[in-house]
Amino acid sequence: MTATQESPTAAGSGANASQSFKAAASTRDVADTPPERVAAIVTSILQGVHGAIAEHDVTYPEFQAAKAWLMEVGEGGEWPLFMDVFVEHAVEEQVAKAQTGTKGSILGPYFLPDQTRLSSTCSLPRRDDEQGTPLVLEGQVRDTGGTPLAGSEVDIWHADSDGYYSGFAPHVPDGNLRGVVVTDEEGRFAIHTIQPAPYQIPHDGPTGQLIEAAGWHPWRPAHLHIQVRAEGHRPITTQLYFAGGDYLDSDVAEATKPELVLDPQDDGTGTRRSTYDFELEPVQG
Ligand code: MBD
Ligand code: FE
Repeated sequence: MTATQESPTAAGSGANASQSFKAAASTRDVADTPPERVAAIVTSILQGVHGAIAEHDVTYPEFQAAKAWLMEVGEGGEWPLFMDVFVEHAVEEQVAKAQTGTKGSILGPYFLPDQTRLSSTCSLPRRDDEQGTPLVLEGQVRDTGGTPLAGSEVDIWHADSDGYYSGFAPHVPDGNLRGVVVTDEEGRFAIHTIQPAPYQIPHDGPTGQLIEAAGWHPWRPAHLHIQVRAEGHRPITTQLYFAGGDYLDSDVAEATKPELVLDPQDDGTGTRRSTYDFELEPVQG
């Protein structure tokens, strides 16, 4: 895509991501963490930092550069981006050890609540001239015992064919390629959308600078974000990827899993189709 005045900046998408994160209730329910646990976790984190300083013989200029960089991450609103790219996968993997049902993956910084509700067979909201190969994702939501879950919500959001998300790139209309799809009586859904492109971490901000300074690459493979919710069941937050796609084996966010890779097939009309079923764990009580 050519750069225009409306090209998204790291600071712009960072500010939006910070705002939507602060608005989410999930950030406020750890106030009762006991001091012993806080001390144990923070001590381990600091030991890691101190260990790296000793191991690599870190200098004063490097320490001051790190401080300046951390300040820029905050000022640019990039903490949601940085945390979700480099840390969230470890939390997700840890939590998943106690869970059954469909494999999860990280939420990432670009979820937005309260999107348009759509019927079980639907097209995601898109621009009249939306680019990209047509893609249909169909499937069924069931509990882990195999019972279909009618009226469950398949909340889906993904990047456009240039790798930009609505809500985080000023040139993309609000709600584009986002929706909450409600399953039919058999728990089924069929979502018509377009194939997203791989996603490049914004490179004009501190997170991008770090990636470049370290000689890493800034890409995530193309993906669909999905959160499946049904009453009485643990919601699943996950992502679906595409077989043969670029960066599948080198996701900067380390959030791919073999169970989450789709292999859509052309149905003969230029539309790529894939099936994926979700299984949700009932919650007690
Ligand atoms: C994304 O689209 C994403 O999914 C993650 C995890 C981090 C940054 C951008
Ligand atoms: Fe994403």
